[in-house]
Amino acid sequence: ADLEALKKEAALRAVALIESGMRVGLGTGSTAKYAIEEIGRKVHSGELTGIVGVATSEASDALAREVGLTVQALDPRPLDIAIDGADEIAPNLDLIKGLGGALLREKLTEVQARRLIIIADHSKLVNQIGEKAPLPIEIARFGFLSTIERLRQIVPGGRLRQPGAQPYVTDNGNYIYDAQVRPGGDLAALERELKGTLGVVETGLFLGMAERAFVASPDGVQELTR
Ligand code: DER
Repeated sequence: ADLEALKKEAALRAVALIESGMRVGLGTGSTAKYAIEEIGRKVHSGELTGIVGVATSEASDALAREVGLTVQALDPRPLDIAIDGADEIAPNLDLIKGLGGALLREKLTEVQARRLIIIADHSKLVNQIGEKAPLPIEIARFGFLSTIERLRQIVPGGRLRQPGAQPYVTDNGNYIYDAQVRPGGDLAALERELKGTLGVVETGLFLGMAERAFVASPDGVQELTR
């Protein structure tokens, strides 16, 4: 099966956990897209009723509305479940997220979910965080060059995300610094150090947050739990 079919398979397994009446965190990215579309299909068919979605990006908000979902802003009420992709998945389900640029709203939303379910293809599996993907760090736009200099002391080898002539701007009007993380380090300590750095808004380290992950590979969908 091609990669997209695998991603969709993982998404369907996660969406099967949703029950009528749930408040659902809607992730961002090409895998989460399949989940949002499947939730829309189930609402349209009447298999699911009373679903309220909370989107983790403007893009997911628009897609959710497009497929007919009711979408509300994040408020302090807990979410029953959130479904999202990831860029790296470690054996203990620590994650790197943010390559799609949505890490701040994702973390703010998913920390309120009773269940965070990750969906991915097998290319996202790593033995240790830092092996494959850079670590996205959302930084304030104002004084970003100074913030980048501060970050270089902690995570050398990174760079401002700038796909074209201008830096990438997140839904929140911030920039992203994609850092290189040395595998095997103390991730909790790194998260604290990064969050304690002036100008840093949020990091793409999602530590101890995911409950399970549906990971699709050519020989089927694995279900990983912490
Ligand atoms: O940006 C994000 O956090 C996305 O969830 C990303 O990590 C996964 O996107 P993908 O499913 O398109 O690979």
